[in-house]
Amino acid sequence: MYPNWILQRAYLTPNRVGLTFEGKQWTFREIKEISILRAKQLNALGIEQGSRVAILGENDANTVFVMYACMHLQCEMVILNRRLTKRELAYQIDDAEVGTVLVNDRDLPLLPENVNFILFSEIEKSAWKPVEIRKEWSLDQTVSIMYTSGTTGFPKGVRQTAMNHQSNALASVLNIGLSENDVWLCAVPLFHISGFSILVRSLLYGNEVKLYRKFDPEPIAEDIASGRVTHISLVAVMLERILHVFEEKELRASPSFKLVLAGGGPFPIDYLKRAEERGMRVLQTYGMTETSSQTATLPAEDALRKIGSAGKPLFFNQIKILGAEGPYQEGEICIRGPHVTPGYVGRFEHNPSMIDGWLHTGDIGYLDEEGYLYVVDRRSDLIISGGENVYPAEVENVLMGHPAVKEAGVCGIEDATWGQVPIAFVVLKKDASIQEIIEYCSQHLAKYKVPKKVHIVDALPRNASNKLMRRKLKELLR
Ligand code: S0N
Ligand code: AMP
Ligand code: MG
Ligand code: MG
Ligand code: MG
Repeated sequence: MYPNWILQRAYLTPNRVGLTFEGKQWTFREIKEISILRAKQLNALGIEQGSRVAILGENDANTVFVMYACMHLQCEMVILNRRLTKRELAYQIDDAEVGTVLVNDRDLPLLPENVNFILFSEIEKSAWKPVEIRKEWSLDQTVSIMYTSGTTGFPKGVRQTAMNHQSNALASVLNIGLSENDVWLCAVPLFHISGFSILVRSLLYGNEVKLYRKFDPEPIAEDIASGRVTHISLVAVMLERILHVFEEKELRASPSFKLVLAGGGPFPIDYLKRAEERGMRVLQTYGMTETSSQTATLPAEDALRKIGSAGKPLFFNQIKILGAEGPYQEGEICIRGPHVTPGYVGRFEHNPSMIDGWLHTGDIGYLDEEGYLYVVDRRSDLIISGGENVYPAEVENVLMGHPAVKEAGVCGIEDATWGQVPIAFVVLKKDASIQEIIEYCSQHLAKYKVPKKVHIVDALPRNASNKLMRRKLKELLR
């Protein structure tokens, strides 16, 4: 058994500031008190201890308090991506067999019809009912569930247990270090593990989180330049936007700013060098939903010597390259460690997440002779646009639902802003305009999944067994 993180943190450092948001701040004691009150209010509203709930809310303090209330109740929180369409959200709510969705009032328009929900404002106004807040948690309890797209086109709900989160946060701090004045800026979504892991670290380390409602490069650049914050997690497109502000205003990172944790996809080396020129130390990391964030991270002292590498696996973790017999041999990256998910919920519940004790990531990489990981490619078909995943199969399934589309193939192309974006190739069975097909996709898919271009072609590249060869799609552009 391990302590309830929220109670333990408030016990150890009650007067330290744990959260700031839009000019307001809360100590860990206040965070505890508010989250316990919300837990009792949720209880009065019928949310049972240990039940599964979903949360739909933007980055704001109320979302944090509701999440912590659910943690007190040991509920399994399905944290929903607010960029998704109603149809996509409905799939996740149904697949995870969620009883109730807890919704930030501002996000009510995003909620699919016919789901049971409670607004944050109702929780806040509700009477409360006493509930026993457990002081201890078991390590195998599921704290959060996040959906990540699957190769089959159906997103998979990944269980993230207390042990997964806790061992990840500990491994991170053994690499990065800790001081009581650390402030971690969170402008990545709390619905991704990039954001939620910042909350977990704060509870375990006792540091402040400066939360942003949305990613806003100007004030964030000021926070880095003034030393108001010491740590920040970013995906590549965000770092580029911050660098742009730094270069335009001729800023430098404050000497008390410690690091950018840079993940979610590949980082162009040019960004890393530009950051270095502005006094910003960038630690590249390789992490994913299935590992509750970082598996490997480049230590600060190697940031330049091993530029382009995602570092060595953190203290508790192991990486092997499937099939590789020595350094520099490329193969599938496999991961083992206490931070690896025990599995999925819903339709993939019975699909093992591991083979022979290893998580097979589908990503391709190699280790150099010193054991540093280089990620060279991902699972042939996964497209990452601005840190959001797009699986071609999911987009193809939607395209095939259009009455005029006979066959569809989707692939990613390089994009200066987003890293990559999806484009589509379709074979038609009757007349339809490209505009009409794109509009159809917009109704069914999150914006970042909608193909940026649709090409009408006579046939798609297929192999002898009639399987679509996505890698050859790009050749059709010529
Ligand atoms: C980059 C972000 C903030 C952009 O969103 P924003 O600001 O809302 O976009 P705008 O510029 O205002 O909108 C313009 C148009 O662009 C569309 N759009 C928005 N996002 C995307 C996108 N990603 N791709 C393509 N288009 C996008 C908008 O819809 C809008 O369209 P129009 O104008 O037509 O309405 C935003 O994308 C963002 O927050 N990205 C980051 C998401 C993220 O955090 N991903 C990481 C997921 N992976 C993990 O969590 C595992 C790795 C990990 O844990 C990690 C990752 C990073 C750092 C650290 C770690 C760690 O290990 O701790
Ligand atoms: P997600 O599925 O959203 O959790 O994103 C995880 C995926 O992002 C990984 O499986 C990789 O494909 C990709 N990724 C994460 N870190 C890196 C990195 N440092 N370099 C390249 N790709 C990465
Ligand atoms: Mg994934
Ligand atoms: Mg913006
Ligand atoms: Mg993702």
